[in-house]
Amino acid sequence: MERGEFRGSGKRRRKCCLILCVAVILIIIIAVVLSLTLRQETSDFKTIFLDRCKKFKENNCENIWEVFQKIYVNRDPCQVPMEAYDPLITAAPFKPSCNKTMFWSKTKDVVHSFTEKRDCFLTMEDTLLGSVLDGLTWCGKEGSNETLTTGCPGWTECENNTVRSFWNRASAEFADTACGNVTVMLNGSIMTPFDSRSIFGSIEVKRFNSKRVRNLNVLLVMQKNAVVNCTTDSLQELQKVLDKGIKYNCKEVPESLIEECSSHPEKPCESCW
Ligand code: N1C
Repeated sequence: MERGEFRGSGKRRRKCCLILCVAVILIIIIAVVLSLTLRQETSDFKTIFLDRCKKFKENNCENIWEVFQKIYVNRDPCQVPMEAYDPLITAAPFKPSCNKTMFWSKTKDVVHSFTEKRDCFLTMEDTLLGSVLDGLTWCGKEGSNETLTTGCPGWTECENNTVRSFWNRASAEFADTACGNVTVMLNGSIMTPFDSRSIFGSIEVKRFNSKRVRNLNVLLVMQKNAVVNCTTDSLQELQKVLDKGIKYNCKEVPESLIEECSSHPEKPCESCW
């Protein structure tokens, strides 16, 4: 081999070594950053969970967190059926609430802007579990003990996803605790205010039982662009699936009336609409 050629191949080898070292260092940096962000995601989520939980003073929040995260960590996020949340319901049970329970479907903002200011109704978000998990996304993955808050599968990817199964299970329980007069706010600006695929339509309504629930009062929220009224087919469907012993009634309520009542706490709720 010529001396020049020998020197050339040595240089090439050194260059290869350098590239390899840089690649290894890069991979290590990426792995460290990833594991730190995952740990950060878990700790941020846990902080929100515990802070919200502690507002409900009588509960053992650390224990509830332990029970909760065991349900989905190290598990395929598409394989979490609603029954998986049974231990969580046992750890933080719903208290029965007669004549005050308020359900909703596609009216979340209207309902909560009302219940935030007036305490005549109780929604799921006023219960410990509903309030702690409202608006959050969480899931686990096989082979890891972290809680992920991004990239979790939704309804379009799989039915038994971590978040949907929680709301299904919690809503079933919440509906079981309802008794006496029950109210639901539905949306008059969509063609199917009662949607049999929604959680209200597929789970909650089916759990109402005439032994406990006397009346179902539908408040159909009417905005300027309302497209249906109380006579719509969709609400006829609701009456068909409702347990026969439960009295049904429906009232069209302008959204402005709900807002007015929110800002007049001195007005008794019974005369709001
Ligand atoms: O599918 P929906 O409404 O009919 O569910 C609403 C119904 C309410 O009566 C609640 O008691 O079910 C209960 N509920 C919640 O409290 C809740 N908070 C947040 C159901 N879902 C809840 N979420 C999220 O909103 C959750 O991610 C779920 O999939 C949506 C459902 O909203 P929707 O379609 O308007």
